[in-house]
Amino acid sequence: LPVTGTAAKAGTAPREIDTLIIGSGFAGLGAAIKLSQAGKKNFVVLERGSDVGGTWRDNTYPGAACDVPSHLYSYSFALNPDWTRSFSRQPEIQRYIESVSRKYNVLDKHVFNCDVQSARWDADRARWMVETSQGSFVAKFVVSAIGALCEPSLPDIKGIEGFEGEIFHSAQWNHDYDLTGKRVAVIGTGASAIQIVPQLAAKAEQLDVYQRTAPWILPRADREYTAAERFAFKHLPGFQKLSRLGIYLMRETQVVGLAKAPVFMKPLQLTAQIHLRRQIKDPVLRRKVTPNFQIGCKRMLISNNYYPALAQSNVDLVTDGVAEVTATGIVDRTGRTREVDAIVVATGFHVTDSPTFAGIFGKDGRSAAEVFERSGQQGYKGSAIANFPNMFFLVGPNTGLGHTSMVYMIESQLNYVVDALDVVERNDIGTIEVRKDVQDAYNRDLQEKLSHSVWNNGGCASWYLDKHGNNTTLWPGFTFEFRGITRTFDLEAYDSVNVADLPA
Ligand code: N01
Repeated sequence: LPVTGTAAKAGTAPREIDTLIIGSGFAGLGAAIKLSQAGKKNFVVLERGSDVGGTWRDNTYPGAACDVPSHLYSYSFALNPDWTRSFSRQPEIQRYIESVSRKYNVLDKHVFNCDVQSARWDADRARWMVETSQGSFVAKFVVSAIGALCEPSLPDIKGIEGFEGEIFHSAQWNHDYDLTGKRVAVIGTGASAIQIVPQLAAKAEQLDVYQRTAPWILPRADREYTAAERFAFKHLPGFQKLSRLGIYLMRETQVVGLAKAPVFMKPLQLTAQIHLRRQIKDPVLRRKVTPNFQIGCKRMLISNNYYPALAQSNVDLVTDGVAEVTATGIVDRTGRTREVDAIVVATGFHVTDSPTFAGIFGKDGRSAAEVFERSGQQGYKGSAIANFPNMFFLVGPNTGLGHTSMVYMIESQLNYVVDALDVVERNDIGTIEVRKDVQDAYNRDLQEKLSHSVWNNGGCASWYLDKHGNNTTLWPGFTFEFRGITRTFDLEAYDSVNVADLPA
């Protein structure tokens, strides 16, 4: 069990800290480790859950697994020769994250079950004033590592609050409720749903899958590693690193199609079409699951058991929409009601409209939500946002990926943040804030690049785009290009004030 650090309790004096990290998923935990290794010991990690792991701790739905190969989906400084499969399942990833937190000895820096309610920049003190469920903190620097996929998005469907059966979101699975032999509905057909559906199809009496948009699905090259491979990963010098490099380079080639010239996505689309034809024989079902947009526009999914599950006699793919939820069932847009005992809401997350943004108040008193309301989420190198001095964002604007490991992007950002803190310390700097003109130029360039991508032009609506239609989530280049621009901190892109010049 994780050790819980000591928090400032409500009613006691705020705890003063150099750096406050919010969240302990891959990003926040990585930040804790890197700060610790850099000798910056005066930090604390506030985590609302009771353990490290973030999205991998929370998403425990049946079938939860990663769609990035295991050896790439790990920290470069904590390679894991013991992965048992080519694509890891949630329990193994969570065990890995927990083991890393123990190995690097950062658990005593954590305050668990600590919900951050607000963070407010106090210009007079040049400090962040942070209110939490476990008291107040005052910090010189805040590193927001809250993750993009952490706030479940619940569909706004008429009558849904009145449903009298069991209902839960995919990221908040109720393991106390046994779905065996029940009539179940799954709303959504995204990455989470396509992993859940085969599991439920095997145990539910009847499963209704509500599809709004058919996703593209590719074969999943998942298998257990052989004993020989596991031996090699563990004992052959360089074998694991070489495999990792091979996976990395193969994945990276997809960027050409996704971000630069979508015509190169055609072979992948053909592969997905062949996969569909092989797995679904019924022409009516085939038509229903054939996507109407270019592959890559939404996240590409991988599964070998989703289509066969849809073809089962106890599974019904509903493409007539959801008009209303009654106390006992779901009414589709044709007026037909399907009675169910339970509804699984696999409708994704608040990404560009996270409620957390409403609680972060920057230099001019406006919240991040207000700043983003007008211009959308814009940042600089995904790591800093004008109006929010001394705050770093991990997995910030335009750092997401549709094709490879987020851990690579996170580690790039960690280089940048730790280097920034070094520069600040060496130069006796009290505050830094990214210059608005630099941020604007950076975003103009990003949006120009994104305008050629399949995410913007592929004919779909996705969570990659915000309500203004801007793509504020994805990085449009090769990931090594991002590594390049985050290698060192560029103080010249920031307005800075020396400690000596801060208000007394
Ligand atoms: O969520 P999603 P997710 N009525 O937003 C539908 C990562 N991830 O939890 O496509 C009816 O992708 C919505 O329909 P449409 C990965 O980055 C990774 O599945 O918008 N339907 C869609 O089908 C992923 O992208 C892994 O028309 C509604 C679904 O719900 C991200 O998490 C596994 C609706 C939501 O899909 C999110 O995935 C899981 C409504 N009102 C997740 N609202 C792996 O590594 C939404 N939908 C394998």
